[in-house]
Amino acid sequence: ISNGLAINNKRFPSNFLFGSATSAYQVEGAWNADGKSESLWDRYIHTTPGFIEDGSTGDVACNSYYLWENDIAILKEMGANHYRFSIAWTRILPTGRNDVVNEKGITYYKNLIKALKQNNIEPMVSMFHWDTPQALEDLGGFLNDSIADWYADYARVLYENFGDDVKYWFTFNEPKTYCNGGYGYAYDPPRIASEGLLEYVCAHNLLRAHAKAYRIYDQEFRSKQNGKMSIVLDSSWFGPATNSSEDKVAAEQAFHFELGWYANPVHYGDYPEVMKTRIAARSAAEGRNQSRLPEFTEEEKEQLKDSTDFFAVNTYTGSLVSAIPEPGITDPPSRYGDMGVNSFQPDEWESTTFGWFKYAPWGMRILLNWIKSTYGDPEIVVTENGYPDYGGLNDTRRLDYHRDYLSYTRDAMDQDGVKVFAYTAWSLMDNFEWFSGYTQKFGLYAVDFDSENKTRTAKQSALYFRQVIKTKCLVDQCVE
Ligand code: GBH
Repeated sequence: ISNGLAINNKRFPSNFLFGSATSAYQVEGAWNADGKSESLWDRYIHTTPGFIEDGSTGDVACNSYYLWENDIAILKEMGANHYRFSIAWTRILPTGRNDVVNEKGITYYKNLIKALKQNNIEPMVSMFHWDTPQALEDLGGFLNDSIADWYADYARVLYENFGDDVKYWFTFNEPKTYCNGGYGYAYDPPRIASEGLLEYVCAHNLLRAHAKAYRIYDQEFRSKQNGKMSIVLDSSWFGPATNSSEDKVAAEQAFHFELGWYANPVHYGDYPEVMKTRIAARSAAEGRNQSRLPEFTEEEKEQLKDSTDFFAVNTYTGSLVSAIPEPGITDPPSRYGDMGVNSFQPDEWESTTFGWFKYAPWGMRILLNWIKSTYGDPEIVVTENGYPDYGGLNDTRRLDYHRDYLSYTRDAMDQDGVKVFAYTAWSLMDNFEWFSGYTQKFGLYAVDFDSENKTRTAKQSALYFRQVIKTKCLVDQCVE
């Protein structure tokens, strides 16, 4: 492999789960069918010309709302142990509130879940993958405190309808991407640029929502349904740029600001100390009488503490981090200033079709070890990991990528004792890649978007992954 290290040839444990993932807006299409209401992505994309690179939308996408049986067929063909997909809130509750439950939406996911179970594919269900009902967005979305109650009501409807068959629930997918993207850097809808301020409010309300949904499950459903629940957090790995103790502290700080921002509250009931102290100090220096980082009430802290049953992480790339002099105070504030470190990807690292993404699989071990040591050695599922390109069936670099990430995952398991129990490739098939539209592909299967059946075809990476699932082994011959 690129950096000359050997691929781990130890077989994965027989109960290790290999699967693949998608999300509702990226694959379903049928954006207004059968009583589904508009999400903020529907609204934004339909009213903002030039927002998406190729001018496309998710209106049809892979058409999985109608072609879901084809998705099951390719999952089966690969021998996937699990399928991670998301439920569109707008299909279940068109007003966003629980006043009207849309039976057709319920039926769609019931059929999907039943068919997965019949084929021995474990459903892993995300309750939210960024597609907030527009009806709630009109009321402020995640800036409105009430979102926690609206979300809790939605969660209860999901447990009532699907909870008997779903053993793995995820409250949110990548809250950091949603809150940074939507309310910080403003890449994603609703594209409110408010770094260091509203992005913290978004995160705060989202965490409150997560805690409520978790407690409802705990108190009303867990004893009957016996599922497990987590929140999917995204993180790069962060390594010190040099061996200096300053850079080591800086890398630690980056982890706390990127992953700890969400992981600390759901494990320990509050934001990381370093976030609280730095943001409070900088807020005071800006002349504010309150920290820009909101505070949880004692009751919220109680609800948040230990509100996951395992750790779920999406990861794609990594960065080196170096210490810098304290950044000056700016108006408006910036997250970079709050974080107070410099993270970067060296030029010599292999680039990909995405600017933010360099090929750096070796850091998987750093990430997994950081989670283990910071959050009490939890069981971990890798909920997303995948490689972008511009398409084609001969996707050798994607094959390498999955193999290399799996290899470092296996190293972390057997050399460091990290308890990883599942790995999920992003994505099952090429799909609507947010503001890149259909230009960037992550699929193990190619999709012919011009064909009526959106024909799915296995790429090299899918054939390799199938072999891995079958043998639980990354090379030709494994040792036990
Ligand atoms: C995941 O997000 C999503 O869950 C999934 O829907 C998506 O299709 C997949 O990855 C592939 O993109 O500040 O310029 O460095 C990954 C999202 C994208 C979040 C890059 C952080 C940083 C952009 N990550 N983003 S930048």
